[in-house]
Amino acid sequence: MKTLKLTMAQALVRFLAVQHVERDGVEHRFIEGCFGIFGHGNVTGIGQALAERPDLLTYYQARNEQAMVHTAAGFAKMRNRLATLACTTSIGPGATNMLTGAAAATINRLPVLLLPGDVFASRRPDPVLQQLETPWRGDLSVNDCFQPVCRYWDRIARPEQLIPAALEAMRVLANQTETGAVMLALPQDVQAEAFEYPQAFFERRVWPIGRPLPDSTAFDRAVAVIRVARKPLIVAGGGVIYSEATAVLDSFVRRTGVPVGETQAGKGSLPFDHPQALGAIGATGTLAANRVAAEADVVIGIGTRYSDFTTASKTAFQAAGVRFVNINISDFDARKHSAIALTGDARASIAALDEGLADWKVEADFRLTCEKMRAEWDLEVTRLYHLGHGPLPAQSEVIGAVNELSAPRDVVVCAAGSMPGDLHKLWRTRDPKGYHVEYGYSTMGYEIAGGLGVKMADPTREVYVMVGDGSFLMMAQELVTSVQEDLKLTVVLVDNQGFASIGGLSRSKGTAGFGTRYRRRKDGSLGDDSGNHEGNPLPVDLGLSAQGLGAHVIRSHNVEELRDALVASKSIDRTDVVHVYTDRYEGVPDYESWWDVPVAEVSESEDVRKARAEHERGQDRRRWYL
Ligand SMILES: Cc1ncc(C[n+]2csc(CCOP(=O)(O)OP(=O)(O)O)c2C)c(N)n1
Ligand SMILES: [Mg+2]
Repeated sequence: MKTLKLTMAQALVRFLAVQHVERDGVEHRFIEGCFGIFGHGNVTGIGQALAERPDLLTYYQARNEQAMVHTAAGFAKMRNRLATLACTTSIGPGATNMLTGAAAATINRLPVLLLPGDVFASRRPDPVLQQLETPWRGDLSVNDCFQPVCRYWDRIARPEQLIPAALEAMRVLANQTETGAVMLALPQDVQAEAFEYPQAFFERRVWPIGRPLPDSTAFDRAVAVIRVARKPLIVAGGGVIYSEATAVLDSFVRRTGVPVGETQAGKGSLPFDHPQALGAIGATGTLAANRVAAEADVVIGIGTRYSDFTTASKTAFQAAGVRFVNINISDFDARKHSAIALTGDARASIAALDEGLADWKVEADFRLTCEKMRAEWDLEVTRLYHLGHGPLPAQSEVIGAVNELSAPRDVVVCAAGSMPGDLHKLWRTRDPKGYHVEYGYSTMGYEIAGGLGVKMADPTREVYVMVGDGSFLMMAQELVTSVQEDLKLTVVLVDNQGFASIGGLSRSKGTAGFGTRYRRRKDGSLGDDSGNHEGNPLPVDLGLSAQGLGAHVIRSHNVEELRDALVASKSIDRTDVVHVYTDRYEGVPDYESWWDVPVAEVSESEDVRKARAEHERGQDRRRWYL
């Protein structure tokens, strides 16, 4: 057997460089590079291996370990999970900084490979700098806290153990059902230990990604149920986009007239002006989608995991006896809501349904009603895009300006705050990859880091990162990375002086926006949330801080200036930040939807008691879907 004597770290780098996936006859290199922040736990192991062979795996420097995992996840999402990036860290805080990123990736079902250093496998120098000591257990380190948020986890205690572990890691990363964060924890002594690795371990390897079809009995049942449906509705989730099923969905619904509501991850399944596109569904849904959902007799979920936002906390579908047919690559999701489970690939399964239902379409009346509601919704979007609100603009006008001044293939990126809901309702998506909102974990701080991953994954598109002041303050530092890598982002910093989304939620539940507004303690209680300020009520200037991080900054105080700024930004070739103040109290309405957020059962406050009564009325509308 031919062997190659390498350190474990060198072997891992060589292995990762030759992994590929293949779908529809097209091969994709799977690990396109490696982000890293070095410390004593990886600089002389993985760091040495990357430095020795830069031709194998491009190294990228980041500012924060959590951010680099978000960048890898944004990259993987943009590439429909057919490629990702690895992330290497030191032991201790460098490693645990990745925890939020790992959870976000796993919850969103996005592959990321995490390679933290770990304490000595030999244990001789214990306790090393940053080691967690556990008196009752010798084999624990801080990396063990990743186990619940990883889909595969291993610690490489001997160099030869890398062989099975690396293969398992790749199997899970490339598997459309199991994918998520994968961790190989690398004890710092083992990284530098040599072994005679078999040459075959380093040969080019291709992991096929198939398009499995659902079981035929379930399929026949589904066809029979859909055939007799009078008001069917498709709920399109992220799986439609990852499976590249948008074209087949388009032709299926054009022919049959089945209307489509989209989840956050599924937004872009149809272009906004498609006759069957009802837009967003659920707690942040459109009036059109939510009204159709309320009466739907058969719900066809495609590639959705039915989060509470999608089901409006199980109040969205109200028809007695509503049935579910779920197409999903994951049996776990396919079976939700007692559905007829079509466990399989979205694209292949929609094509099969199209054939199985070749002589069927919805009744003409239903089709017309849906198309009319769609057109009415479009007018509502136009109204909200051009409200003429003042003196500070409404957030919906900012979204309108960015939408109207961006090109169809450009990508909007967001994750937390009040913008994901407003974008879900209002963003006019024109391309299947044009809408990128991380709303599985809704991680404040994802926006700029994730946007960087999107830009890395497709540098031919402009990336518009929509970030609130709160998210910006959590993680703005990857602006530096975008400048360093010459990857231009257009960051729209929507400054409403605090946590407006949670402030609104708090006010609607009788608690007056407690703790959600920026305010100096000496100027009043932190519980007080009233009155707009243009500018930050604290002696703080976020635009200036962005400038300090290397971005070009343009300030705007109203919609006209914002539009000028967005036009000016197009001719700037480095990352720029368009800083705009908005009215924190001017929100987009809810369209007959509900979200289950518990309210205190007893309180001294009249407002809380009222909110509780209203909450209980909402709870009455919950269904079990058995
Ligand atoms: C890391 C993290 N911490 C807390 C939350 C809960 N949370 C959701 S939105 C929000 C406020 C976001 O503020 P900002 O970015 O300014 O957006 P706005 O709500 O003002 O639109 C908070 C604290 C979260 N989603 N993520
Ligand atoms: Mg804010």
